[in-house]
Amino acid sequence: MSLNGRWEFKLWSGPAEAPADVMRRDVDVDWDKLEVPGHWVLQGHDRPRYTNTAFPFPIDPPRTPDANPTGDHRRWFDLPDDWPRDGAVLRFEGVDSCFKVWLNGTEVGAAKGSRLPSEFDVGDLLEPGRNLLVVRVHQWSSGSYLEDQDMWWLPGIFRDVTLLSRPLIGDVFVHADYDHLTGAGTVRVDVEPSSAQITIPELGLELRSAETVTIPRVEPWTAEVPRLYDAQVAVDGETVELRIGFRTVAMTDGLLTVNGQPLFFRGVNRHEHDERRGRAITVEAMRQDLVLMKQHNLNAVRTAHYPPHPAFLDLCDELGLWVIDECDIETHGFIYTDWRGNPADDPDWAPMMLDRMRRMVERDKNHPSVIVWSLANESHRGRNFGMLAEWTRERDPGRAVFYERDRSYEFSDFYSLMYTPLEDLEAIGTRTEDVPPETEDDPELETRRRGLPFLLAEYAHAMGNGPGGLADYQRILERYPRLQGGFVWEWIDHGLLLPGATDHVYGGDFGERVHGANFCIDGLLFPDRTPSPGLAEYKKVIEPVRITGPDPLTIHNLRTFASLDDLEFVWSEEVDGEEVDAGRLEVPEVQAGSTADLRSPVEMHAPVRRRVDVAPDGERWLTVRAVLAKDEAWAAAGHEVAWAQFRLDGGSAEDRRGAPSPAQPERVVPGGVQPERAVASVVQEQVVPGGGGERIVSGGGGERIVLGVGEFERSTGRLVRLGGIEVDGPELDLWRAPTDNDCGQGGRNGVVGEWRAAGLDRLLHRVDRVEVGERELLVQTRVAPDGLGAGVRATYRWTLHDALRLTVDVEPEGEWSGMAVTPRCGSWPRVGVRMVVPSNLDTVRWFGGGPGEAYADSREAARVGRYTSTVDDLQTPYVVPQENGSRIDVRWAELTDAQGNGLRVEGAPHFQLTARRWTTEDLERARHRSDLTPRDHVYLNLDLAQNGLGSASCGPPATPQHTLEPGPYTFTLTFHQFGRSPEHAVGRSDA
Ligand code: IPT
Repeated sequence: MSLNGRWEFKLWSGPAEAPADVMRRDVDVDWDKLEVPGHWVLQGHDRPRYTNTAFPFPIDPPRTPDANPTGDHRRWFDLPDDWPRDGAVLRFEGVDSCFKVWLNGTEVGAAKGSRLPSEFDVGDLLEPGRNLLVVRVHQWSSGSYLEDQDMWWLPGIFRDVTLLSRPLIGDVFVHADYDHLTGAGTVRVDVEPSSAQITIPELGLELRSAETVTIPRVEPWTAEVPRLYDAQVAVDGETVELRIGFRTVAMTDGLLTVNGQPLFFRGVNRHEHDERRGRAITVEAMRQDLVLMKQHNLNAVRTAHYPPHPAFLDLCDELGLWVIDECDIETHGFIYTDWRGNPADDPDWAPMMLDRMRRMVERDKNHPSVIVWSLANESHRGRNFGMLAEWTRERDPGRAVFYERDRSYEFSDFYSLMYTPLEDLEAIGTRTEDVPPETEDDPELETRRRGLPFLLAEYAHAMGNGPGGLADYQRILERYPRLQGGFVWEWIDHGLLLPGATDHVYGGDFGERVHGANFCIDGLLFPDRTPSPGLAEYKKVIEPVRITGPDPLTIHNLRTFASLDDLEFVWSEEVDGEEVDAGRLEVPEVQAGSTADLRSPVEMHAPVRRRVDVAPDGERWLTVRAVLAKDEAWAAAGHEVAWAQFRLDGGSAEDRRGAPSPAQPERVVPGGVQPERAVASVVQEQVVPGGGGERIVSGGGGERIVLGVGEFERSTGRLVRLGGIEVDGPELDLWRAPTDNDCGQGGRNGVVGEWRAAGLDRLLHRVDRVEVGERELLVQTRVAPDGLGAGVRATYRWTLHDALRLTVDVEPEGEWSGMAVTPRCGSWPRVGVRMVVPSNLDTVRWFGGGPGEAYADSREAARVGRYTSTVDDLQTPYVVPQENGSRIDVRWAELTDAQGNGLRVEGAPHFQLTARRWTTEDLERARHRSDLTPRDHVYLNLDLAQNGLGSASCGPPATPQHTLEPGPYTFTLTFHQFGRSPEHAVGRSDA
């Protein structure tokens, strides 16, 4: 019987204030109402609190502060008439952090261990008819010292409460192995009491407890094909339903294997989070998480950093994910005592730690998806971990054991690190990594450690805009067998919506003195479970099928077990983004780990077939996509799993998109090179002869200059009109609204410090010369910050051809990357121009990379095509506003109003496009989404390049390859005005 629902509730400031007689039916309390499961701090009582590592109370283990919010919960329930008389158990799936229970006035017991189940025998206390259950929950307890995970502190009865009748079956432990050499399955089920009958109907099996039976042929369970067999365990009066998955986990030749095959994790760290419900997450939200993971090619979850709601693991069994199940232990806050008093190394804490490990293993041991037990997160070293590992291995020899933070790895089956730089990862791959201090004096332990497989427990910190560098990581992870994959940090932003609020809160929003700010807004999903661009990128980077080509087209099956029979391969040929031909590919069976070569469906360098109305010299692309051939539990037929694009017309830039290593061509124009090398290829001169539009006319009073459709301010050389459209001229822009990854973690690794020191956030423009020539306007400027000597010379050369062409020449002066600027400024946020246009130009069409946002080191998911959006939809709504929304490799873009009037910008060949209703400065100032108010204009950034994103908010910055170095650059953009006939085409000046 579920006891979830609306309970009575009363919050006290601490145990001292809470009434001693709360268990009495007639206690004098003015009860409020509270939804259970739920956290009182998310239902209008007190406030949630976020810290990353700091304990929000003095570190004095095991003591708690007097100010210990205490919530009394009370629920009346009617016992059904047919409720069996003999025996009942009251079960709590999770209560944060410590609670005491009374039933009908009698104390039943108390428990700790927030993300673990607790059961109480209550059979003799139940009464016919009305019963009263009272639960007192304290926010802080000795348990809190073991629960310092990087997340909101959310007290309460946050998981289900159930009354179970007559549980007669005490324990069930399924051991179901798979022999990959013979295809046989072996099953043994240990049950208390041993009199139980076990049946697996589909296999026609009936067995007794502890009996081992071998089945000559079974279908194994893997995350790729999650085959489950229903089973029942029955005693007279009770039946337990089970789902058995046959699989064998082993450490073989220094690798983690399942069913004989080394695994490769394309993983993510998942906290339980719901923007309104906190960790009182619903089964629908759990399913949504898993469906999204499957749809985005993920195959593994680390349940960071505690055992999840049990239904989550049922879903993992069913949908197919490898799970590292992590115990509810993290003592991170002891870094502030330099680990003095850390429970991990204190025998007094051993029973409590072991209790947590046992409760997790006992609860989750029958899930085939769980293949690794994790002892804890971020709790330093200690003897207690040895005890936990030993108990676990003995109780369950059928799984591996993991712990990352003890750098001797004495108790772990894996070597593991977090946020590892690429060079270090490469060294680990080749087993040439440095000896950690922890094993320096112990050659035996060091030999053991070096023999272990490696898991990247956390990487690619997905805070704000990012992570950058996923593809770089993947290339290394896939290259070395020792590297068995990684887990991105993390799945979902922990932004919370408090009752009535429309904006997400994070640390510091309540004026707390100690908080972790927005460090928990670091997920691949936004708080409302909308995928962020980072997830789209991850999906592409970890696709389990790679397509290289174009002739032959090679299909690589990167799966571990399954063939590609569930997929269908379709292709299309596009010219300038328009489909001209399409079809299906005949793909033979491709077994896991192998490849198949196919003839390209289109002829290379051949004239376009079928359609004659497309430009013969247009860009020709072949797109090949692998899609689901039939419906799966997690996606419908047609769902795209993998894709690749190949340029067919022999064009230069970006001629193979979506294909894997070898390294992609260098994307960011490297700094420090000669201008010629940095110049994007210059469009052929093509002066339109005769007629209006090509002459330059000085305006009356010398205030305006007209060049074709362009009208410029005489004194500044700024473009003010493009035909009928009022604009404010493109001007050099080197700044962007710093991303979390630009800022780095606590000033470490971040680039913003040096950007600001170099004055990039306060550049001033000075016009030195405006020179009007024949069909040409030259504007020379110097752009520099106050107080500093370094700057850049920016020269704008406008020329009139069939349209208005702008070439911007950027020449640094003084030393940007040398010694003269203090500190050294090693990168620029962007190189491009910004420009203001009317707000009604709100439809954006472009040909280039899309559909989503992309940056130099997060661009694998962008494919070349034609896209339409609105200015509003181009924004990525990061919880903490920051630079976002860039579209990459844009050949041309058009901004139009509702009547179809607008302007068109062309690159030579490409530019990076950003358009928004607020300025970069607005974006930089905003701390929450609601701080952004649309202005009356649209602000465009047309960039040659931007600096990569990196993941320095907790990890390495953008690699040198993706770093936009200060240096000389030249780029060209062409502007057209279209629609309403341009009034200025004849060169008339308004002025
Ligand atoms: C690492 C933690 O394990 C994780 O909980 C989270 O805090 C993450 O960092 C950053 O968001 S710990 C860090 C010292 C690498």
